[in-house]
Amino acid sequence: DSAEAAGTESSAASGDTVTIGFAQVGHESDWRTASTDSCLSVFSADNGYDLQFVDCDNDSAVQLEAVRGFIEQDVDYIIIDPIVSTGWDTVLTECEEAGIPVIVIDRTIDDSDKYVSWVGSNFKTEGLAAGEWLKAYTDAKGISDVNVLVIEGSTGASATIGRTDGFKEIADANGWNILDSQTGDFTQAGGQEVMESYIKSYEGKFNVVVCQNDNEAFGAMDAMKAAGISYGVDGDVILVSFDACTAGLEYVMSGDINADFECNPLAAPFVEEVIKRLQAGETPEKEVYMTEHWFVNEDVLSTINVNGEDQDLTVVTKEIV
Ligand code: GZL
Repeated sequence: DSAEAAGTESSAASGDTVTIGFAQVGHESDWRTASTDSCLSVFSADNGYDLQFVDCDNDSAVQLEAVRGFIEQDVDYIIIDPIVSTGWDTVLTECEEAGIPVIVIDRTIDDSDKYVSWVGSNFKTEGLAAGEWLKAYTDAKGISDVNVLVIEGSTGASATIGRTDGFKEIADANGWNILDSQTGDFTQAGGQEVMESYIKSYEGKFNVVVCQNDNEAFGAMDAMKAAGISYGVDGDVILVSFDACTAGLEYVMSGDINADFECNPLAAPFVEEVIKRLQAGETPEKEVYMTEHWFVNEDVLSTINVNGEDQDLTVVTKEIV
């Protein structure tokens, strides 16, 4: 009943269950858990949904197979959070031929537009914001020689590409030295392993570590602590992170992480709006941007201007966490 589901006579309106196939990246981070929980709670049986959930365990081949499985099942809608941003046009063409609308969340698909809507955040903006904050922070602290180690997210993920590009734009503009940039695959173990190797190669040469998600930052903290390297507000190394999950914000409040650039994981309510509009025979927005916030420990800067827009920074207090 996929054609009917996409048409005016909505299955949900007629009281039928709406079947959704969701191919999720994996379970690599706290952020990912929040993203999954958001979908499970919105697309519940009580709310009239039958959610076919597949945790693709960071494996692109598994993710493509999951989407083809949803086509076989003839679900009403398919949700994809794409592990990597390319290699999608063939399978999205198969979804289109099967008459099953696809909604993309969080990361982007960059080699096909055969989907109804994308709901997510602007990763390059997050990278630019991190760079702008670091510029203000190092200026305020009188740090002129900025030597950065970057622990990237999963290779090929649009979140990694955007955060890397945005931060590098500011680093290049300010003549900072990015000593190295390697993937920690968005995991705590990955962050620790990369930081341990960085310490072997660059100890004493770096004063900033940028982790592209909180779980990598937790791993990097363990590695620096084990090596007797101080970090955070009172440390020798400035620690910057992304996601701003609860545990990350607790470390911002304690001063272990200097700044954390949030990307909102709660996409499901926005996806439900897209589905409801499709059920009503309306055309949803192609891109639905979610809010982002910049969290800091110290108030050296109140507003960051990124892409021509001013955005306030939030000093983390226990009410915020
Ligand atoms: C970003 C999301 C990233 C998070 C990581 O929107 O795709 O994937 O930053 C997660 O925590 O692994």
